[in-house]
Amino acid sequence: MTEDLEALYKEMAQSIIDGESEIAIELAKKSIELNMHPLETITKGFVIGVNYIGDQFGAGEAFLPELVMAGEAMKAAVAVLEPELLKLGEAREMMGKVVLATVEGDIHEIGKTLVGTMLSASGFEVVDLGVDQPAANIIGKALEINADIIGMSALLTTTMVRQREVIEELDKEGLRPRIKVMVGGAPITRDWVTKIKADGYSEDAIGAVKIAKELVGKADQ
Ligand code: B1M
Repeated sequence: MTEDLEALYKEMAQSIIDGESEIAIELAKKSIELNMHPLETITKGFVIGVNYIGDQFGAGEAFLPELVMAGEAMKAAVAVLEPELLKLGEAREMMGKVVLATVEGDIHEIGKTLVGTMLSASGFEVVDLGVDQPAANIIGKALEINADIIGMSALLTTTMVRQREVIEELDKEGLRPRIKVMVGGAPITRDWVTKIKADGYSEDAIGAVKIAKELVGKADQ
């Protein structure tokens, strides 16, 4: 990495740590002018900042207002980069339909939205229900649009159990394997995925696209 690029990534991270949405937006725009890869801008720049604040918060060294401001700045930067992320994909055959949501009780949306954008860029039709979504909404929408995949994000150890509830409900209704289930979010581990019998898991947005393709039998596209 050149020194200039490294300095720019550091500025990006710092704008999130400081909760400076305007600066984050300007830096995101600058990255577009410089033709930087939008996903790398997010993962090597902005995400470093939000993870830092998350760790500080976890250690009791940052407080809720700082977490909120960092979240807002992160959201603002990702929104600027979203059209660029979508441009990464090319027009191609429809890969499948995905209903995406953050589970009930959980309002973390940044990672889920990023996953949705990358899936859309890769040819999936994505219905993003947003955050805090009860099982009935998620399953109801999946049936309504005849979805191939339900994708659920959970960022809290207290809400990840909601992923299991949705899977159990799908099993009860005899809707699997017709509807595949993909899960993700910071606290999700492979052990958890095995335990709840989800069909797929990824720790990031690029991996989520790969798994979604596998789940619809189009891994080679
Ligand atoms: Co919250 N929060 N938060 N928070 N927050 C965490 C998750 C936490 C780990 C921070 C910490 O303590 N270190 C902690 C959870 C602890 C735990 O459960 N063990 C925590 C807490 C405690 C809380 C509150 C309870 C705080 C409080 O009120 N006292 C509260 C809960 C509110 C609620 O949901 N009911 C809360 C609130 C918030 C804000 C609203 C302030 C804000 C969110 C803003 C928003 O989304 N609009 C926020 C933020 C920003 C965070 C951290 C700092 C960053 C999350 C983020 O956006 N990361 C987070 C710490 C951390 O995770 N390091 C933290 C960037 C994003 C790109 O990554 O979401 O992981 P991520 O998504 C990745 C992958 O996980 C994966 O791909 C994405 C892209 O690479 N992925 C999937 C995600 N979903 C996927 C789905 C898939 C596949 C892959 O398939 C379907």
